[in-house]
Amino acid sequence: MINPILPGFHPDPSVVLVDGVYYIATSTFEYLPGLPIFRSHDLVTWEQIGNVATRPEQLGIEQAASGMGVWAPTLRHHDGRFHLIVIVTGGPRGCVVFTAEDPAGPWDDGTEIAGIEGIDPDLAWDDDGNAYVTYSGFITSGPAAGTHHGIQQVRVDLTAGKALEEPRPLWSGTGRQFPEAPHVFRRGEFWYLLIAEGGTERGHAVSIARGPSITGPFSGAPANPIVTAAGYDSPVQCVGHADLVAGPDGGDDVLVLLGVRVLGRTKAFSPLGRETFATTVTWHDGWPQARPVRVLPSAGAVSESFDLTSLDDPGWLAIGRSPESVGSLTEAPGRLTLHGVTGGMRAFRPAFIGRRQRHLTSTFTATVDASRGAGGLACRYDEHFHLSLEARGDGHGTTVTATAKLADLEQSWTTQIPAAHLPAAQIPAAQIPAARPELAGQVELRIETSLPAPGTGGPEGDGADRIRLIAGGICLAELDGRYWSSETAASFTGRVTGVFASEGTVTVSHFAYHGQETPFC
Ligand code: 6LW
Repeated sequence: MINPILPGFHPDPSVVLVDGVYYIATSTFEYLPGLPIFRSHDLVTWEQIGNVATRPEQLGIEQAASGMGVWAPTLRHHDGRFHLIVIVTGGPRGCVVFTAEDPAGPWDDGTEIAGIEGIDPDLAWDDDGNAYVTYSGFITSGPAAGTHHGIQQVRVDLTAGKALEEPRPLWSGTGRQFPEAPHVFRRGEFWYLLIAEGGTERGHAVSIARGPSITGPFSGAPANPIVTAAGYDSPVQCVGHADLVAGPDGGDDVLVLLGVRVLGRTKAFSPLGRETFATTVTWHDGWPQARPVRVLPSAGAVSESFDLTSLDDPGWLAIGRSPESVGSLTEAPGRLTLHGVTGGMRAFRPAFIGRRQRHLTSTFTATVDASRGAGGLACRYDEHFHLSLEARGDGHGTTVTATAKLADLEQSWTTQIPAAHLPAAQIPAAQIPAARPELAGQVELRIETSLPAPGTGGPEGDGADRIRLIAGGICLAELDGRYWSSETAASFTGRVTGVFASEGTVTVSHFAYHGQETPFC
């Protein structure tokens, strides 16, 4: 099995099997569009077919802080419709159920379900068709923020959008911290309650209980947790937050779950954040036994080139706004036009459109024209942790500033690139202007990540990838990627790299991603 099955920032997976086809939804936090839907016929090859939240009003996350917003959906199919339930944190909507006939979309505007206070909702139906929401009673806002009330459940009216009873406490794990991510399902004579516990960091684990009905009472398995990497010398850590599905061709059942790929001997840093993995389970005496989660990335390279005549590809992301409202495709045909937001990548809602870094060895390339403004290419964790290459036309060439921002620390390197250095190959011959200064402001920018050859990292490089910031072929900075990892940024997301504008108008004529897996441990 190839693992991760969804590389790059894709935490909190929920999976459903409908007519022999698998679909997964994952969390997107402050990014839009929200809630990507992936499709597979074999659990190996996955394709993103759309997003649930393509209209910002569906989520209301304009003001959601980084790391808040869309947390942990559950994707199910019932009565001929796909249902996705999610609790949107840091926004007005709370618990929302979206439905669609086709998981590629369009999805409806969603029905809010009143009376549910927590995170990680699951949606399940009993044999009589009654709907139940099971969730983690973790409070994220208001005076009780930060308090935990275990796994809870309510019967709901999905049409009226309300809970029909007071929350009922259910089995909440083995005593590890943060019982969350519940999923309820029936198998044979039992109803099962699958949960995560131990927290989404190194203590993360998956535990299970079973009982006679959807409401329980549930009692825990004799050998919980059924999955954890805590304390194991494994290159995938933090495994947890699982959902269960039947395997292809009548094979073993499969757990999809989140995990992080950690680098180096200390295995302390994961550049890409929480990704989606899978592992198989076998059943003994009515209890599942899971095989350890392994890292087995797909071999080979991926090269993607975007001509920027459309933003139809569902993998584009913007922050708190839709990519279409951040970038214009009509102002300069064939190019993406961005209007600067003061502060650039430090802004709460920067003018930024990007894509997930999915491979540990990667190159993002953008050709920008900053003759009428300032902007360029950036790798973002959030407004406090990012790297950027900001270009600005100066009449004779392009001034490029590379900036590394790491919480309150910031360092910049600036260089001037003469217009003549622009690789001629990027400009169709007919468009090469006679006077070189007219090229001022145009430059190819690149952010490369790579892993040191095994055994060459040394103690100071242990666990690091290297990040190179390159403008017009000149490397302005080479940085230790540990500072832009999910552990250092204390982030629920991962690296998203893309184009931005901080002043005036910046156009982008080309954007490319190249990714390749390298052996690591
Ligand atoms: C998710 C929850 C979690 O809702 O992280 O720490 C949240 N645990 O299960 C965001 O991914």
